[in-house]
Amino acid sequence: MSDDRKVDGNSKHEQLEQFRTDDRGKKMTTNQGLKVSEDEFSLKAGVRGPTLMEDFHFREKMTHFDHERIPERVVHARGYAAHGEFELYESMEKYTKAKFLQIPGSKTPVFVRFSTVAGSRGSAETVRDVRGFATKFYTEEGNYDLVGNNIPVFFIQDAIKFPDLIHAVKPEPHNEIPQAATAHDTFWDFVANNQETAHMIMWHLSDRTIPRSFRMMEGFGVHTFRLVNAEGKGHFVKFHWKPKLGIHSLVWDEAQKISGKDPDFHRTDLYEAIENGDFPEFELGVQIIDESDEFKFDFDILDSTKIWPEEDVPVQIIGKMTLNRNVDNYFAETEQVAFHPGHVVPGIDFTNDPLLQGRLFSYTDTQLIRLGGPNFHELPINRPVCPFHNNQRDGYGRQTINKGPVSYHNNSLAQNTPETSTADEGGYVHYEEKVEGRKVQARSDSFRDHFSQAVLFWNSMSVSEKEHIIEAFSFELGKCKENRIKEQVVDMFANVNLEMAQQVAVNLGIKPPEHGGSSITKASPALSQENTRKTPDTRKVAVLLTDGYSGKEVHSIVNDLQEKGLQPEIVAERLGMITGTEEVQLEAKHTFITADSVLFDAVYVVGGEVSNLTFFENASSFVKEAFSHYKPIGATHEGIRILQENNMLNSIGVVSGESAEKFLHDFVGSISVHRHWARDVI
Ligand code: HDE
Repeated sequence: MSDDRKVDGNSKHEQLEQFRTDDRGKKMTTNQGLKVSEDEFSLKAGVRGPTLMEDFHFREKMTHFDHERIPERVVHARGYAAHGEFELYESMEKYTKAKFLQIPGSKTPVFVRFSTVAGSRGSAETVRDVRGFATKFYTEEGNYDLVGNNIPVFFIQDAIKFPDLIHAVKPEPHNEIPQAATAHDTFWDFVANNQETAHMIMWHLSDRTIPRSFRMMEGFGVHTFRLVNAEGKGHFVKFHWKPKLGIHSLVWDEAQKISGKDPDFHRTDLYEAIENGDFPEFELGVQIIDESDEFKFDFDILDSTKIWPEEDVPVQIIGKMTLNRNVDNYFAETEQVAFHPGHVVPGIDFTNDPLLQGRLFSYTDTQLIRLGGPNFHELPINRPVCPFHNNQRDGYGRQTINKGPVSYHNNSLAQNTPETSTADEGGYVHYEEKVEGRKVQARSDSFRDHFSQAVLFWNSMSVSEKEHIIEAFSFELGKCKENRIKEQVVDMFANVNLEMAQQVAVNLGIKPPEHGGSSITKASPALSQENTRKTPDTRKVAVLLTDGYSGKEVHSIVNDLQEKGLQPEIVAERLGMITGTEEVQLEAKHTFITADSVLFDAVYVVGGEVSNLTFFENASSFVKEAFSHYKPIGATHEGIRILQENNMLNSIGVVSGESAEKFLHDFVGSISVHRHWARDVI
């Protein structure tokens, strides 16, 4: 491997260094490098006179400011990203010749951008929406982009419908309402009249679309891609990211409240986790189907509205991605990054999935308008870590200075360079798939079943997950104005489950459907979040206390929580040091004015001076809300009385105790469960 094709985790970082700048401690200059003597007052004819055109520094500063904004992404405008590395566990040589998937232990730098889909760039982050999960691998053979979502299927089967879907979901054009929400007429009108959406809608109304954290959601490549090995043999593949922290979600009421209390909830969570050294980890999994098995399934494997149930086609874990570095500059990195499902490396190829095929056109096209021309690959965040040479020239913002007169192929003046490479030399050679057929604009018959996997999804849900879906249907359709739309949607989903549709109809006050249901009883346990990994790692615990709390004991519980990898944070009536008995002091980072129970995973109620009635009132309402969101709750000392007065003691997931050791053990156990759905909250 040549020196400029290094793949260790730092090479991308080094590459970027030449573009990174730290302005601290430097002299101010214009963009031409001229030192600036005055930056507060523009050049005027007399102190009270008019500003002069000749003030070039003023003009340059203002012009640059006037042009600071670029068009936001037409979808996935609201996003947040981080750098990291991907480490391969197991060689994939048998299936692919992609170099970054050959040597176990090899590391490839990555950049990952998470996003919502519908909202504009300034919208809240905890809205009900699909999340984008886009990964750029900076490999020695060029950039490979796995541009996925946190849901394994999509709304539509053919890319030609994407503009319709997005027009329907975005704010309605006559009044630009509502922002970042699917709960409106045009979206549900689209659903009812495009029934291929059925499966995706079941996911959309499940807890998957209100993730607790970017760190706690799965990622999926969605499409069926193709892996090709050195012998040219192909295999169908689906890609999965599995979060080490498990898959966890918010409660809908909580998600809505967070949208107001902290619209930056998810980015703050990711940023802080990385700053604290709690590096998010995701394992990469692949499902592989032999080409000879293409037609062995009761669905078409090229249909993006279908999953390959994990129980039928197991997910093989092949590596791990660790996000370990925040960006230095949001705009230069997160905003300017340009992903494209067509950025592939030798050994990774496409299939005829009509949704994927359309994406291969759209992504470059969208970068051209968003990033203002064809040279966006030269932006530091988009540059491959390997050298790139071709005969492309000029265009807005060109940075490369190509030497010499030759910019065409074939040529003799430059000995016919840059020259092409054979497959053996690492040249990308498209998979020679045999294709034949008539030119048609039609849906394949094998793409016509829209409901079987929607039923599979429903069958796989736990009791509480099913309740959440019914509530989500009732919320979303309840916000629609047209009864016609509600009726059509309810009739459509009677095909998935009649009782579910009837319950939704009752909640909406419309006539319940009489016919429907499905005979499919198959379930896929992997689809339920209740079967996910449970761990207390990095969970945020609000510790409610006031002066006079039991000093040493509480101090040691808080320390122990920290040592176990949780994040206890003191909430009190004032910021600063709060004094307990035995002269112990703990620092309050939040007050009841700045913090809210929805911003924490669990609450530990401590108490303090019993005569402090205001504290007792504040703590009561804080813990009552956490209780109603099924959160783990713990109490010691006077805190127990607060729970007692609010009738919470002895409820599921509520832990109280006199012995610190037992309390800690039980409380951490309760936190690792995430939510106690079986709790009676009424
Ligand atoms: Fe995208 N999508 N998409 N999409 N998509 C974009 O490209 C598009 C689809 C996804 O963090 C756009 O650079 C079409 C599926 C992510 O920068 C645009 C179709 C999946 C991101 C575009 C789809 C995705 C985008 C807008 C139907 C999951 C954000 C800005 C065929 C597998 C990437 C941009 C980032 C962004 C087009 C469907 C994921 C317009 C035409 C399916 C994660 O090009």
